[in-house]
Amino acid sequence: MKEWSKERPILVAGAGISGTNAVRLIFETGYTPILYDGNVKLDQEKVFSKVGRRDFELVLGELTEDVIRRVQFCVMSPGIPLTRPFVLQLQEAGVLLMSEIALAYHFSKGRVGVVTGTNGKTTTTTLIGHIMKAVVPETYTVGNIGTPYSDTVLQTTDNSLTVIEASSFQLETIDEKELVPDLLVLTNIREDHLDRHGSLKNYSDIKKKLCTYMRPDQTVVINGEDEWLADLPDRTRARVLRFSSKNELEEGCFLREGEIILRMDKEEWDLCPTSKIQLLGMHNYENIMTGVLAAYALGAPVDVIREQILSFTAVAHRMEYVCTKNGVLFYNDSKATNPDSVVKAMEVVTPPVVLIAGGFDRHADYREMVESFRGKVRYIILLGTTARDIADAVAKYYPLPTALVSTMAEAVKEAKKAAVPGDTVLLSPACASWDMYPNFEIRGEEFKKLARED
Ligand code: UMA
Ligand code: ADP
Repeated sequence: MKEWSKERPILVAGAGISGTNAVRLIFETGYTPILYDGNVKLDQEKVFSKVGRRDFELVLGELTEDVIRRVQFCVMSPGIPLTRPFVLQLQEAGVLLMSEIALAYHFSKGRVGVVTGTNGKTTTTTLIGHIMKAVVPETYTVGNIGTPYSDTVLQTTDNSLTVIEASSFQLETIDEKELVPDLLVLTNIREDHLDRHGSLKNYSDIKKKLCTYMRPDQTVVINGEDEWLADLPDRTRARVLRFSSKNELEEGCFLREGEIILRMDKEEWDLCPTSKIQLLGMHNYENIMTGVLAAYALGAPVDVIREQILSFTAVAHRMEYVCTKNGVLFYNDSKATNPDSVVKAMEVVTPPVVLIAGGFDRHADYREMVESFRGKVRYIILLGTTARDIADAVAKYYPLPTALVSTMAEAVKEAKKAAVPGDTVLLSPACASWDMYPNFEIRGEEFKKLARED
């Protein structure tokens, strides 16, 4: 991309946390921002207070030709689909689109790792941060995990390490020539976000694109069992390290008789038995193995890696224990925003389960998820836009007593009525929260509050 100009403004699209932090970064680095948001009802005072100043143009609703003509490029918030009319207008006028991640990266110092994939990104990003903080005190975890990269990038130094959790939305507009990470982690590829990306092939290409210009001294960590990731070595010159929960590997990280084994550079270490890991489920052992390889590639000593994986605990809203009420266990898995993560929840939950599910519609296929309910779920309570579709899939593939409700309060009330001592009430929605909540954290918090009430 050509030189950035201090004369022409930079447009930022979306006034959520990505956009408001991008605007601050643009100011702090001596450029001029214009902030645009499609929502005419947006509370402008809140936006000014999030940015911390008000001396900039804030455009709501329609984006005018005049603004399009003046700006040098447009920083996109991840939640904005590229099919929006204003995006097409910008493209027609030759205005380049830039991911907020790429904006921040332009100013970054030190090493950078990117964690992407369908499931396990936040757990893995947090784990890599947990291990690496013991080695590199200036380690930051940013991105889709919740803290925009733009918020912390100016704190980075030549000694720091930034681990970025990147969603497909954030990667879509990145020019892979301009963001070449030292480490790329691909946890797995499953069906998700097809409403935005069209096909699984397109979605998986977006997830993989950052490996294209990586060099032999850089590392890509992948799930060695994932067929969608099998072509990685053909796409990159970087060293590719694999983990497997199914097979012993010549090199990489794998399980052998319940032990996590690291075999690298002609040496082998027995790290620990999975029974000592504080996370539950095979998918979490995969996340641990991912973190082990990533930390090894970043130069962490094996003893430190062992110590840190043993002290790592679950991240909030991922199979998070909430409370026990009248002998009924309550678990919050609000971050299970696609059917595959509910399948994973079924592998670790203690049955019988009263399940609360449903939410924003991404036209997912629920068959495999419903089949995983067999012998586990005894009652399902559905809410949100997808309630009826999930109920239909339940009726077709594994008929269960089902209730349709309209609010989380009704769902938890119904769950408490139906559950008996020994049951687990689990919120694992299979869907994003956006039909009813601003985000999955607020959904999870409401569930936890209601669960704890008498
Ligand atoms: N907006 C428009 N036009 C549109 C759509 C949105 O103007 O067509 C405006 C809205 O009015 C709103 C703003 O854009 O004011 C919101 O921007 P955003 O949706 O990009 O949200 P942010 O607050 O910037 O949060 C984003 C990520 N959100 C999404 O990708 C939807 C957060 O991921 C992320 O933590 C944050 O940036 C920091 O990087 C959340 C998420 O749900 C957790 N991610 C998805 C997932 O994990 O599955 C991808
Ligand atoms: P992400 O950030 O990619 O959404 P999280 O670490 O937040 O992933 O986990 C979200 C949900 O996905 C968890 O509640 C769990 O059910 C499921 N999950 C976590 N790790 C994996 C994995 N490695 N494979 C499949 N599912 C997983």
